Amino acid sequence: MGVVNITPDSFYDGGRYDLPERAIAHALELIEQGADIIDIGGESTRPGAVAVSENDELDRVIPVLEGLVPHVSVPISIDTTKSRVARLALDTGASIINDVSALRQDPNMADVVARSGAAVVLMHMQGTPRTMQQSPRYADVGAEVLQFFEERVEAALLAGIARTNIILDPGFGFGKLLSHNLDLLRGLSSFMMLNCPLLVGLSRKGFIGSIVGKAVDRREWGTAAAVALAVDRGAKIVRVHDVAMMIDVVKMAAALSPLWATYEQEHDA
Ligand code: HH2
Repeated sequence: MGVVNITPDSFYDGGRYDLPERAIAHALELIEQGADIIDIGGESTRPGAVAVSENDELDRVIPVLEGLVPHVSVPISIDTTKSRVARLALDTGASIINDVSALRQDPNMADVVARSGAAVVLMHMQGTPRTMQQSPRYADVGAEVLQFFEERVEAALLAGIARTNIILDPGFGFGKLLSHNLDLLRGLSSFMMLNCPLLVGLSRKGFIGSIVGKAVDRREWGTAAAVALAVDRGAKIVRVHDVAMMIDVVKMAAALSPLWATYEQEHDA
């Protein structure tokens, strides 16, 4: 999943693609590099980010979708917590809703997803983007995220969303200290028991920076290591800024992982 943020303030690509033509060109470039999904966002969720109004978010994402949809065959995901943005994006051709609030922020979101038949990413977050990094606390982060997934899957099913349309994401960096992020990545395969594809968003995140001691624009090798291990531990979708680099990392990790042992059968045939 290649990331395109149409925002002035995203933590890595903020301000680079905030004109529709630039965002469209970048999305096409990521697809050319091998992205199977494009995730378009009109609101930064970085710690302390300022909320964006519904109209501003729509003004950012809809022109990009309109320009992109007729020219691409890969699914397009919209990174939003707002049901109206989701509904208009789905009407314009998006087919995945990436909701970092896991259908909790907007009471109409579950219904919009259910009615459309779209897929949805349910991401774990403790707190809200404004407050989440202030003092995240867990007794057992893996157990708490697992319980959260069980509750949110139940809520999604109750709203009429098909189980096969649910993708789960532990939410790296969303209300987590370094130790929480590391515990979640070490234990990622434990979430496979829920039988939903796992998505991870690790790309250039702060916890990688705090280990490698590098600024956001020099975290690609740290990201590569984290992505390889996530794929080895069951991640099915990796959300990244650098598709050209990460595509080979993903291919090698998937070929080597015991969890993806069907690889040889597919390729030897
Ligand atoms: N991370 C970010 C944004 N959206 N969605 C999911 N499902 N999982 C993630 O880990 C995730 C996400 C943060 O990254 P980015 O979009 O690059 O930054 P910003 O939120 O500042 O726009």
